[in-house]
Amino acid sequence: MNKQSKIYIAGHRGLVGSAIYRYLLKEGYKNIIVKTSKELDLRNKEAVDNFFEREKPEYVFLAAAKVGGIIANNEYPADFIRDNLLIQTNVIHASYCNQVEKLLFLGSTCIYPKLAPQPMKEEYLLTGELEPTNEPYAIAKIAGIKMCESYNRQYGTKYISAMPTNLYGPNDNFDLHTSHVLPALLRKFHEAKEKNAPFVEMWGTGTPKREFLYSDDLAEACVFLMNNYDGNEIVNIGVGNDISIKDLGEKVKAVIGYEGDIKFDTTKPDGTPRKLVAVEKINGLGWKAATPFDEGLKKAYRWFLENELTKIN
Ligand code: GFB
Repeated sequence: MNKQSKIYIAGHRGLVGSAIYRYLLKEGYKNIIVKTSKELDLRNKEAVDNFFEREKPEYVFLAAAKVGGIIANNEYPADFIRDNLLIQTNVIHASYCNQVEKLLFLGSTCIYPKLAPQPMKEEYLLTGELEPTNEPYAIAKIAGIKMCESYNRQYGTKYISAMPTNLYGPNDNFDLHTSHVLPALLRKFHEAKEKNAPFVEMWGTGTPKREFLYSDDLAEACVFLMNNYDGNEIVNIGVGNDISIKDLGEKVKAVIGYEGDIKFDTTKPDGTPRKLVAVEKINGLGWKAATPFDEGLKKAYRWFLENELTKIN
């Protein structure tokens, strides 16, 4: 990409897309197109085709997706598989029909088998059974990866796929029912402190481990791959270390300054026991995550205080 290239970010209001948008603007990219989901419903093939024919973007970041935490995935499996299959099929095919120079597809580490050896290398894809709570979402994402690979093979396109680990940062979803663990805990501990509540309830047993990547780091990695990677194989994006959910709770509690207890609701699912990604490939290409977790957590809490509280209250 050069600074005048015409770049379309699909999903620019979400956690990932908004981070890519901020990063590209900061780096001086001048010709970026974005559309809200109201302006362009990416599940609608005709609307997507018309948009691509009109705009003719040269580069596409496919960050639009239906995403959510463990309960959302479990309760709305039909929405997760349908919306994601439609969005990615429409955008990838329209990119091909309109000669897009390069596309970056964003997957997720839940594409790997539930009990994959740790850390999970890119070649573990499709070597075992998926985690049941998010299988429909994972199948849609695997279809997206295979679609990119197939278009490259059959049509000679340049579509690359990045697999970020669990993410957090500005524009996260703080809805307690549908969000991921980190934004949920920021909100729960904040509200418990405000109300002087005796305890905060966390889901599951607290023993699963997760790896957390700050969304600004992911954005930098995506632009790095767009500019430096042409391979057909997927690339993991992570930090290379993880933390138990119980320890995450303790860290969030400390950052917020809450003094009550933590209780675990073991009727809620744990999900995958562990999903730490192997980062040798992206590190070898020349990119490493920069934001230490403690710093990212403080930034995410600050963002929550400055931007989200007014919406919630
Ligand atoms: O982030 P999370 O919802 O999704 O949950 P996954 C991670 C872990 O945190 C699980 C526990 O073991 C949860 O039981 N947890 C504890 C909580 N308290 C809470 C809470 O208040 N809210 C939430 N949400 N979790 C999703 C997948 O998996 O992660 C997606 O369903 C995707 O497909 C995404 O891969 C990154 O990490 O388990």
